[in-house]
Amino acid sequence: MPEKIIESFNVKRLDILDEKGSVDESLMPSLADDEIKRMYEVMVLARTFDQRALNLQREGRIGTYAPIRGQEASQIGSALAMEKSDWIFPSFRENGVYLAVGHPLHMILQYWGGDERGLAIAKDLNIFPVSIPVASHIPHAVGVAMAAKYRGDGIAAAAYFGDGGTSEGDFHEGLNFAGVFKLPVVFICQNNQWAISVPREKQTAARTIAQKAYAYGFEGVQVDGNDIFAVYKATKDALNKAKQGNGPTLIECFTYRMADHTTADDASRYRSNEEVEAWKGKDPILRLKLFMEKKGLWSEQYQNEIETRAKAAVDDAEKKAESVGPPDPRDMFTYTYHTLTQRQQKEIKDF
Ligand SMILES: Cc1ncc(C[n+]2csc(CCOP(=O)(O)OP(=O)(O)O)c2C)c(N)n1
Ligand SMILES: [Mg+2]
Repeated sequence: MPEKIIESFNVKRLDILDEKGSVDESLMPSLADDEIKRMYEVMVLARTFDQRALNLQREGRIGTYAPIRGQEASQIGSALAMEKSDWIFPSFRENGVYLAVGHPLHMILQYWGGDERGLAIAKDLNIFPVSIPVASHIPHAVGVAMAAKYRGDGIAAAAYFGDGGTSEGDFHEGLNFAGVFKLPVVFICQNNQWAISVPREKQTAARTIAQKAYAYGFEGVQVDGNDIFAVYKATKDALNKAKQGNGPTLIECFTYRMADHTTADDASRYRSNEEVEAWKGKDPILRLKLFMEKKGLWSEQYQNEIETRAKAAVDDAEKKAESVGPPDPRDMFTYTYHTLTQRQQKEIKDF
């Protein structure tokens, strides 16, 4: 008997907006001018916030910070594609996602200042606190998708994670379960080419992250993660598919971490300047600006206005975050023990 091919797959790659600001009209999602401007304004706000957070960390006013520079389109394009009723499960680098869904800016700073109250789920927002243990929130998103399917809520869940996260057991368990039960969940991998100092080729021998979905029986797609239109379209399509009962999708946003892993890292010790320079030309904000300029949606005056607004919002967040005051140290008992021993009860009283 000759050998037969019993399964094969193709991985699609989606590109819409190129580095010169031109789009492929046949793939362009339907977006009003105001929606395009909003994408741009949120990305500008994210970059302003990111730089301020780095400055505050250097001044010792917040703790270790994980910057998002270069990944704005991946985060904001996908977050803006979601409905308010969808549930989002971010990991530690999703400041842009928090910002896009309207989590109060000062609370994001408060969190990076070491105060976990900054991640309390804000009123009317369906975004979970960040997951620091890599990929451990993926099964949580899958669980919410399972509940949504049972209840017929018509919502979807979305989990964000990095290329490094795809080597964790939680990633595989989550995707497997979601595939078996055809759950309404979207897996958004920001493949920023590095997991701290581990490059993509040491992370996986697979040519793409997207193809991992096929092992679990559903579609994976790679998108240009610096192209906000491609990210937005892929996320919208995946959410619609999920809500129509057609199961999960894995979206690989092919992007780059322009900054250090965190403020506790020095990326120049393990990656070349040439590599970083090559990615500078692919900047997600610059290319949307070029597109808007061609469409007559951008001017110097508009840029000045939105930069001034972004700066004012971040100034305000900084002031608010610093005026909240520290949490009650007694909280550590509340959240650590179910039942307090007599000695602990005395310790609390004597605090
Ligand atoms: C379970 C677990 N193992 C190790 C770590 C330490 N750690 C923090 S970030 C990170 C790399 C994550 O890389 P990636 O998933 O690509 O996300 P990125 O930082 O690039 O956004 C590691 C190993 C952790 N937080 N959790
Ligand atoms: Mg990474």
